[in-house]
Amino acid sequence: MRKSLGMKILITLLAISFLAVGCTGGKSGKEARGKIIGIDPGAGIMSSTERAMEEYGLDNFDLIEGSDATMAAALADAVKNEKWIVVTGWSPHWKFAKFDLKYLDDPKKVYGEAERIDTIVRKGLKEDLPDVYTFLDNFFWTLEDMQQIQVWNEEESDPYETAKRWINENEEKVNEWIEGLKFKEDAPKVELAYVEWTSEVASTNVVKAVLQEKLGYDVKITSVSAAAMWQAVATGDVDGSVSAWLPTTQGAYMEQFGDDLENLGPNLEGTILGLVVPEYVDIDSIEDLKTNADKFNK
Ligand code: PBE
Repeated sequence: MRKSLGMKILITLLAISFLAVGCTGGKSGKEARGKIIGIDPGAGIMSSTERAMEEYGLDNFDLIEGSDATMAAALADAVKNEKWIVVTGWSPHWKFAKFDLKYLDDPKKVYGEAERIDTIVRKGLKEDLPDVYTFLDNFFWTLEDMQQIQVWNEEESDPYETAKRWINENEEKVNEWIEGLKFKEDAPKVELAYVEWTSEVASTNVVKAVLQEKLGYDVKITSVSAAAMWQAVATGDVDGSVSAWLPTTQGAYMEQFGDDLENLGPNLEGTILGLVVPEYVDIDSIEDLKTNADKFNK
């Protein structure tokens, strides 16, 4: 009698644990996959993120394509509702001024260490447009400069107007870039390529404003994909671009097109790239994503 009660209890316990295991097993099959909110597929940070997903074993995550704007909108929405979210992030970017965010640690250094933005120009620019070449070669500013303009652009909407405002407020810096160069009446056309990332909208408009307002050139700026931007400089379709994020981020493009263009070196140093979450998200490293995929599925 006693024994059989003990047996009953044992059987019940066994049944419960089988059920529990069964449930977990059943759930793991359908467990929600995590989402990493990405941007345009040609961006270097998208290939870095694919590498990161491999290196950190994030096979339970999907990288969602979009744009700088859709990524920022998803981030704003998540922050409003205190939802967990992880996005492809980079500095400078206005989102760091607007939200409390943090980069997840990247112990494997997949996103590179000392990153920078270089200015690239077409071969022959030095001979054809020496003043433009000199100014582009001198153009160099800081992460704070660029982010300030991004914040203004987020508040207002005309990036050329905000570029002019920045130039007026930073005369000394601008005068160093154009030292010894004169305003030309009837200066020729200059064409620059960039990608529709808020960082590049800021820098490209500043360069355009200096060339037009201070040196008299007629500047056309064209937004294209990252691959098309590199190709346009390499083929000479455009005169240059101030948007080459290196050495890791757009390293593959530099390898592909580098021999056919001239790299004038950095215009900004100390960029940061990686996976970014709001401060309230309770993990600190890319390594922590794998076991929390279900929380990143909105
Ligand atoms: N970004 C912004 C670019 C460079 C500038 C980080 C999105 C990228 O190639 O990933």
